[in-house]
Parts: sequence; C-alpha cells; structure tokens
Amino acid sequence: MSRLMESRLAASGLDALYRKILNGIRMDLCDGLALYQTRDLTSVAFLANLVRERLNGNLAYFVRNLHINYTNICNKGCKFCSFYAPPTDPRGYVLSIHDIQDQIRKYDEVPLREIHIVAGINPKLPYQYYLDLITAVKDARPGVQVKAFTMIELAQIQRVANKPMEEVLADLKAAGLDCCPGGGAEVFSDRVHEELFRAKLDNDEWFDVAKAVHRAGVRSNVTMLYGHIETVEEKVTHLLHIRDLQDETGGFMCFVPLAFDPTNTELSHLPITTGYANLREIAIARLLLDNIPHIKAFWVMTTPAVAQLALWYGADDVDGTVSHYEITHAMGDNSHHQELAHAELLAMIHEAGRQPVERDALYNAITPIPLTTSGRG
Ligand code: V47
Repeated sequence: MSRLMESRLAASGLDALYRKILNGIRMDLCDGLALYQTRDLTSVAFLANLVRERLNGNLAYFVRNLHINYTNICNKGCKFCSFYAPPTDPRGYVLSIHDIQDQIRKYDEVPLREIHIVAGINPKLPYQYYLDLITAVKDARPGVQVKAFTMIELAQIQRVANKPMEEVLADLKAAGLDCCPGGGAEVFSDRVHEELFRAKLDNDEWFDVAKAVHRAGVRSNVTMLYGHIETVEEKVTHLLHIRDLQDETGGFMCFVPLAFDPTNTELSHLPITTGYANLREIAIARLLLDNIPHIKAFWVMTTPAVAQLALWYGADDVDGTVSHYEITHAMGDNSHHQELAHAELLAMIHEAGRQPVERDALYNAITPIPLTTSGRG
C-alpha cells in the first residue's frame, strides 16, 4: 500500500480496519459504526475493494432475467411500498397461469437464465396456485431457473397449505423452485418493524423461515432496505444478524442493498438516496458480510451509472438485464419496461475494467471464467 493511502486511512481512522482485513479478523459493531461515521468514502471503498477482489477477483457477474409479480394485492400495508393494492382496491390484480406464460413467451428470443417471482401477500390465493405457477413457468421456459417467493410469501404459502414448512418447501422444490429472492428482510429492527411494516413477519419469524429454507437445501439472497427511517446502528445490527445466520446455515448466495424510493409511498416526504449513500451501503456490506459470497448492485434502484461504479466499491454482481420491473420506478419510468440490453450491460462492465461473467440464478458461470481473473470465493 502506498504511503499516501496509509496516511489517508489513518486520517479517516480506518487503519485498524485495514490491519483486520489483512489478518482475516472480523469486523464488529464498533467497526461498522466507524465505517458509517467517516465521510472518506474513498478509504471505505479501498478496503471494500480489497475484500471484493480477495473473494471474487476481477469478475463481475450478471444474469439475464425477467421479473414477474403475480399479484399486487397485499394485506400487509407496509408504509414504504408503492406497489401494493389493499384487498378491496380496484387496482388489484392477480395474474392467471396463462397470463404468466404469455408474459414469459414475449421473451422467447432472450436466453433468460432466471425468472424472479415475487408479489404481495394476497390472502385469497390457494396453495395450488403457487405450485401451478412454478410448474407453468418451467413449462413455458424449460431449463430456466426459478427464484421465487420471499420469506414473507413462504410464511403465507405455509399458512394456506396448513402443513409444516418442510413439506411446503418439498412441494415447491418438486414443482421446480430453484432458489429464493432476498426481499422482505427490510431492516431487522423491532422499532422499524413496528413503525413501517408491523403486519409482516417479525425478525425472529423471518430468521426461522430462512433457516427452514436453507435446511431444505434451497439457497436464497438477502436484502436490506435503506434510506428511510433506519439508523446507522440498526443497519450495522441488520448486517451482523445476516452474518450470524450465514455462519449457521451457509445458505445465502448474495446480499442486495435496496435503496428506498419514496415515490407514491406513505414516506413520500423523504428524499431519494444519493449516489454517495448507495455506494457506501455496498462498500460497508462487503466489509461486514465477510461470509456472503456476492454483493449485488441492483441498478433499477440506484441507476446503471451508480451500479457501474459499485463494481469498485465492493459489488461483484450487477442485476441484471431485468426485463419488466414493477416494485419501484426510481428511474422515473412509468412504463414498467425497465430493461438493460445485454450489450449495454457488458459494455458497462468492460468500461469499468471488470471481467463480465454471465451466471444463472445459483451463481454458476455460463461463460467460462478466465483463470487469471477468478477470485477465491
Ligand atoms: O421486498 C418495497 C423492497 C423488495 C420499496 O434477491 C422497496 O436478487 C425500494 O427484494 N423502494 C423487492 N425498495 C425487491 C427485492 C430484490 C430486488 C432485486 C434482486 C433481489 C434478489 C431482490 O423491494 C421488497 C422490499 O424490500 N421495496 N418498496 C421502495 N419503495
């Protein structure tokens, strides 16, 4: 390390963290707070990039994917959500199995690897709907991987199935479920839960479902929704909870920080997150989550420009070509057509000096990984 960088780290109070990284010592709560306290994001990024390159070398993963939101009807009333319609709202919809297959067939020309399926908690949907949904996706696109159902949805599916979670997961796997997305984690804080999403699973229940999923051999992602009412302490605690759970189960593939978009929500008075804040979340997550293989920059919420920079701030995964996204419209697009062409995504990664690797939902590389650039993770 150059003298200049050394004195810069010392000036920002992060030199002890640098030594921890070199010696493979874990960061703790105080380290997490120190990372949030400094304004010197370049030093935080320098540390995060060391860990990123140690785990994933120069690689930047991406996936060709499609999002399907099978219903917007939801009885949870989360204050941060602009997507849901309460059960009696005329804006509510449920996609039929045929609608879903039609949606997939529109992308017949695209070599999709992953179909990401999430939705509201619609109390009217029967158990069979969820099984038919997965079967229908696999029929419409054989070979595609299905990443479906957050821990919140799985709890609802179990409720309507009225049988143990283990059996539900076995049924979903038999129907073709490959892995689960990370949504619905929000912030693991009783205060934030009470304030913003009190009707949803509480934190311990979320952990129980995630453990059951991982025990069933189904891997998942995990998220953190930031940029609303959460405190720095709550964010560090959230990340450390995830790290503990990963020590126990090893089932998380990827962490996805989600930038809160206040548009059309009950929190619309809050500002949107800045580029600085978005890059900082990526970098701090990379440093605290030493046992999670991948950190994702989700460009739909941060813009492609910030996602590209994130490849030097700890992220090794850019999600994705993302055909059709409805949960937020942070980029101001009301057409629901939020999509990056494969060529644009590749150009973005190349320009940043990273090596693009197309992956499937389970992080298997589709394109061969050049030996010189592969990481250890
Ligand atoms: O669960 C809801 C969040 C999630 C807003 O696992 C909002 O690979 C910002 O989880 N502003 C859905 N966020 C998205 C999600 C996701 C996205 C991309 C990849 C993966 C993955 C997962 O979005 C919800 C909720 O946490 N959300 N409202 C909002 N206004």
